[in-house]
Amino acid sequence: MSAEYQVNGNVAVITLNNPPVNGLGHATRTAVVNGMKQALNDDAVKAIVITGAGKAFSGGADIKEFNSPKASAEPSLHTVINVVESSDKPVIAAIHTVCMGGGLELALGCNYRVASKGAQIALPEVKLGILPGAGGTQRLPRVLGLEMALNMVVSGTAVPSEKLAKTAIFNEVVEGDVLEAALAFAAKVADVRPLPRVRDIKIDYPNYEAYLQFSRNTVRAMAGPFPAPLKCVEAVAAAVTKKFDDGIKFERELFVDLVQTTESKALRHAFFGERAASKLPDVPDDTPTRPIKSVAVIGAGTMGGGIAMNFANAGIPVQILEMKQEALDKGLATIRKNYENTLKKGKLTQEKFDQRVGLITGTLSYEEIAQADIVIEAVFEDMGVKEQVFKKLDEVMKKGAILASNTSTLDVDKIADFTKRPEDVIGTHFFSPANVMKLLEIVRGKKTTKDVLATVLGLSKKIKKTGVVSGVCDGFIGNRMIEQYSRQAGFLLEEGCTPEQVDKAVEKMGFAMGPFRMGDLAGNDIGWYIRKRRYVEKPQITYSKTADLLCELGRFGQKTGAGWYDYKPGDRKAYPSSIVNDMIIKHSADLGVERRKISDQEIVERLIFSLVNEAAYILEEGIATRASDIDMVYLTGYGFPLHTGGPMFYADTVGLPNVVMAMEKYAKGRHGDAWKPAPLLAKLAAEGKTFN
Ligand code: 3H9
Repeated sequence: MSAEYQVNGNVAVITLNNPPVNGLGHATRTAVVNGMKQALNDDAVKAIVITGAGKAFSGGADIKEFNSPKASAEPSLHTVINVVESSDKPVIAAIHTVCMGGGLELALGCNYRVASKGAQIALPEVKLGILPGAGGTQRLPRVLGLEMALNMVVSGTAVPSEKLAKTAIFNEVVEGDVLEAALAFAAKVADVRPLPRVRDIKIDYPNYEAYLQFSRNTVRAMAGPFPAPLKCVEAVAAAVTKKFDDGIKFERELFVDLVQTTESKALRHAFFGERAASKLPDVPDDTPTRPIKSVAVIGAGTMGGGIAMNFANAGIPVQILEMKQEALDKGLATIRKNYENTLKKGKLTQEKFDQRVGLITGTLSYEEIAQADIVIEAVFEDMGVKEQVFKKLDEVMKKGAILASNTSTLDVDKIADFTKRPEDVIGTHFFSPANVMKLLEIVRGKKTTKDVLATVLGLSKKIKKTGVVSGVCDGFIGNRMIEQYSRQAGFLLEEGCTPEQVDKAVEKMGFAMGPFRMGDLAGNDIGWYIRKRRYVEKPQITYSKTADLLCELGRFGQKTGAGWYDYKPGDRKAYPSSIVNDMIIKHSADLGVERRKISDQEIVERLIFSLVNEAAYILEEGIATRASDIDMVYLTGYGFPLHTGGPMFYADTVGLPNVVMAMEKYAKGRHGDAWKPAPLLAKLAAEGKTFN
């Protein structure tokens, strides 16, 4: 059932019922129209209330329907709203919890709106790369005024109902049962005529042209590669420049265009990808979880400190363990300074500052952390060091505690086997800065139990991370792929590129940072350390020596004031380095490689397709559950441009046969062995299929 119809006294109640958030899919729209007809044909009914069952009034149009004919099948949302708006009996929206997108547009088509306090009100379409397409851009300015409405449409941000209580959007904002309040309201207005309609409200904003021009300029500068924000301004502008029906028509045209853009498809993919990532086929939603009321972190370095802040931010007490008082003091002081900076910027209240700082304590004793519900090790990335820590944790931690390792490449099964409770061991790979980056790679060991997995997935939500589960392999999903990307970046230097040229090519595509600026930020010594291990473990893999030569010069990146680029004290800007460029040219000569001019297209293809090919192996081996999980890892942890939807979605957009064709071309060049298509990629390309 997608909407229920009931008559309460002389008021008909239509209750949207399409879990989880009463999305206005075809069946729900049909049921609302049927309910309206029934109410209008029933002489005993004097007023109509529309509300939502469960945990939402409505989350808007059903996004899952967007790519299907159902999305535009009649009754469209327009038709539904027209039926509601042209009713000759008063229609009251009883709004609670969530009223977004098409849900808010439906409510704005009603004659009256009663909302419960705390209901989240939004037109968030822009976040999906579209704009409100069922009258939202025309009706919201009529009830909120031009400026407030434009802000809401362009930002997509939700506003709690009580903050809008003084505007014309709501007739009442109530505490307690909103349906009861709406029924009482219906009784009061049942006989009031003429019926008020939002479309009839005049927008009073004399100097609107200047304001709209200012908005266009601001939004254009902020929108980046996304077309939707500027179209949102144009649609809202139509609310003041055009007659209502013309404005609706104009909005509709813009909506239809936007819905078909790759940017919108990519954002919708990311929306569902984020939600899918928290689900594993063999770990059902009702898997029991372990309560997490306290956390311990081993190591007060940059990573340990950042990890600890996540939990304090979520209100969970954290102990940080260090070996030496000096290191502990330094770590705690850094955390405090981070919070002070946020406080100074006005992004944190004094109360929250005190609360968060107060939740983080330090200790030098393993015994003192023994009662923590989860302990996260963030020590040096070395199996010997991890062995010592996990043996100690096994000795001291209470029964049932989750033992997590923040390793970025090491074998979690091996780490688990250092303990007598491998079922409690899991990998939690945070990304630096750990208090900022959204990604949490959750590494499932062979013996990790489902309740441990479900607990950590839940915890990642609680600390507002995108948790993506990876199986055990060297580098897990993200770093295993990035190794191929880094290898290509190194080869490109040998063949004719400068670090700046490579970085610029991918930054133009939308990457937050190219591979060399990224290396300088993260520290080039980390990759050096990992490569040295690989030279022993996997001598068959070839790497460019340029990164090793760089490290031999002590150029570890920003932290040493020099890396692939030069840096000036107190300035993070990267300046091209003649020392590095000379070093690269000499290395090419030593290799006997004739340097050539390399196009941006080749740079981008070699970097991205090397990621995609490795990802295809990862997917086929079951290290990642689904292609969208890989996209989420790259969108939230590696600065992959959001408007492309992640590497797999990007490859789908390019077309897998085209990806394979480009790979065949590069296979004829140096290190051609790197370009053998993974079996899954070759198969999907041959079948004309996609990853997602
Ligand atoms: C629109 O309205 C266009 C119109 O202007 C014009 C049309 C012509 N549809 O986020 P959660 C699912 S565009 C389908 O984890 P929360 C979601 O996938 C729409 N499904 O929960 C998940 O499913 P599952 C404008 C939807 O409590 C489940 O609900 N509206 C929709 O943290 C729970 O989601 C938006 O952009 C939907 N519209 O947050 C609102 N929404 O369990 C987007 C959610 O299978 N939604 N689902 O994984 C949100 O912002 C949040 O989901 C919401 C709930 C705040 C509603």
